[in-house]
Amino acid sequence: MPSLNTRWDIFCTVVDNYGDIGVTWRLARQLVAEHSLAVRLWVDDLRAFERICPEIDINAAQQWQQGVEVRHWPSEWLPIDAADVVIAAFACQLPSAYMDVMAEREKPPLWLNLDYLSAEDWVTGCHGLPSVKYKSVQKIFFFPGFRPGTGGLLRERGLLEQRRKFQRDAQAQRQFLQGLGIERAPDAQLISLFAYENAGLASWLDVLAAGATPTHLLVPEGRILGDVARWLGVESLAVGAIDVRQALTVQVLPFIRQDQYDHLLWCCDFNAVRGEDSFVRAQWAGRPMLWHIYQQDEDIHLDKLDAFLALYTKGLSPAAAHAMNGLWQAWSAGQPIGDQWLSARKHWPELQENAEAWCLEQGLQADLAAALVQFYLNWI
Ligand code: TRH
Repeated sequence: MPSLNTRWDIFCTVVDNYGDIGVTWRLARQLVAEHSLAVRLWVDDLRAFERICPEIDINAAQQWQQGVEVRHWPSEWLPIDAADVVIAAFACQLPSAYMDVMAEREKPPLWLNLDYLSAEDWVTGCHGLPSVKYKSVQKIFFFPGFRPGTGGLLRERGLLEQRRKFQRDAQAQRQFLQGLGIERAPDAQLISLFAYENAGLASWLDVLAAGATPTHLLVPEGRILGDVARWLGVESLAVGAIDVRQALTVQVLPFIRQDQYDHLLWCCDFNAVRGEDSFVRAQWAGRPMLWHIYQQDEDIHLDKLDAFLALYTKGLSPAAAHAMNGLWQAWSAGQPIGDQWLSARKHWPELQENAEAWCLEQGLQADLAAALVQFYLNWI
């Protein structure tokens, strides 16, 4: 890829949780590190940012982090030059004064709407299509995705090699886990649990507690903790809490930085993830996983769930695919998943193989940052 002497602006409004900032921060860093671009990341909520990147100064209007110029998106917009490429993440509305400046440029910028991730097949047809126009500036849809013909997934250069090396290195994993205060028993299966509130959790924990194999469940602090506490019969759970019920050890982890979270996923035998970014990172971990999809109005998320499952389970035997479907659908509907978990466990080697094969297949596609840069090169 040639080095481009261009400036990129990425705009992020934090709607809720951490996915919006998680995706844009990852993208901004990658554009700087791998494509030597000058990137400004405009974020309206630096507190959410601080959770995944503790170096963030929440009071700074402007700061540099890992080569990215981070700007607090002010409520009162100040006059500023428009960049060569402008990315509005997840259809966020740009400041009107900035759009005017975009339109006043001699050569209008490439203006992209970086959309939400979906495995649905219509995405391929919409990727790269024109969206709205502001004066002379045309906005274009840019869709991440799993299928050829989409913008692909965020994946840093060398990520999969790094992940495999780490997974082969028992000592490195032990050290990493110990750094988080995790002492894994040699025969215990390690599971990470990052999810929204879920009424189906108790049935899963019942089954894990009664299981023949010990389970060490790692729960980063967040929305599911209330359900975990209820099941344990405790009032609340603080970071660092460890509770044992029969074969199940539950441990509450602090919210850790993004790259540490990756390593945590790589250590675990099974990862429950949610939203968009952790969902993709669990796929790069190459281990069986469970997705708590972000709920949307009129249940449109259910189509997304079906579309992803159809792709992800296509290489499985009908019985294993049925088990995965049952588990994922029940989890996203907040229904009990104890029986579905036991069914999935019967196909474990197949699910492990499938997770790695899926990761390999997805790893063959251009990553999202490279696809964006290529899109720009084609556009000019
Ligand atoms: O937090 P999420 O649920 O985020 C989103 C938002 O709700 C968003 O509005 C919605 O559009 C989207 O989901 C679908 O889940 P997600 O996307 O997985 O983002 C979590 C981020 O937090 C991700 O970048 C990983 C990171 N993370 C850490 O850095 N450390 C941690 O300890 C954990 C658990 C996560």
